[in-house]
Amino acid sequence: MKLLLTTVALAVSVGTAAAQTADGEVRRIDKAQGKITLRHGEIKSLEMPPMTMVFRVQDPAMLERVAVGDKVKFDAAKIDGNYTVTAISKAN
Ligand SMILES: [Cu+2]
Repeated sequence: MKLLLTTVALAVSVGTAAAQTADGEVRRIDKAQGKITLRHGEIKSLEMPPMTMVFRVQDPAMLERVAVGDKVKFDAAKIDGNYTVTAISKAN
């Protein structure tokens, strides 16, 4: 049973990574607050037009993998009322 749950969790995280659909550029990183400012293109899943805004990150480790100025692909969701980056990777 435990093995089955682990397999399901892996499948979900892989699916999330493959679905990174939004384009962005990192403008600011706030490790202390666990926040990232992204200038982003349209985010269809959130019905959001292009803009620059602050997101929370689901995992603080995400902030170690990108730097200000990086072009990124990412996914975001509204979690507990906060726009939150759920996956992010460098686009170049
Ligand atoms: Cu936005």
